[in-house]
Amino acid sequence: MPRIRTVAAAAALACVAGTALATAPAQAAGSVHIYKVYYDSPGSDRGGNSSLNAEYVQIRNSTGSAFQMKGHTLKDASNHRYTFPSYRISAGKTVKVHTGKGTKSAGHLYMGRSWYVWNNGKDKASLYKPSGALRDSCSYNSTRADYKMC
Ligand SMILES: [Ca+2]
Ligand SMILES: [Ca+2]
Repeated sequence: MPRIRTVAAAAALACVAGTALATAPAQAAGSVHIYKVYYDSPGSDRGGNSSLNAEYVQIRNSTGSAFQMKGHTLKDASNHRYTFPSYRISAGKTVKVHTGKGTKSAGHLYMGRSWYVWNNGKDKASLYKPSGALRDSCSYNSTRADYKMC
C-alpha cells in the first residue's frame, strides 16, 4: 500500500510540474490575437440575425493586463472592415466579434451587418492595430469544419 501511495503521489507531482511548465511561457509572453474564427454558422445560412451572430471571430488577450481595442480593425480577404469601439479585454479573457446586429456587452461585440462576412470555405481574418500595422491574422481553407482555432 505505501508503495502505491508513493507512486500516486509522484504521478500527481509530475502532473503539477507538467502543468506549470506548460502554462509558464504563455503567462510570461502573451499577446492579443485571433483565437477562433467560427465561419460557418450552424444550420442553413438564411441570414437571420441570430444566424449571423453565430458567425464570429474571437479575439483573446493572453497577456497579464487589460487591453484596449479601440481603433483596431478586423478585415476579411475581401476587405469587409470592422473598427473596434472602446472595449477593454481583461487579462486572459476573450471577446467575440459577431457578424450581425446587437448591443455591445462583456465578451460580445457586433459588426451590425445584415449578411455573412466570413466565407464558409476559404478566407482570412486580419487584425490591425490603430496605426494600420498588422497585429495578427488567421487563414483557413476547409468546408469540412465550421470553425478554425487559430
Ligand atoms: Ca460564413
Ligand atoms: Ca451554415
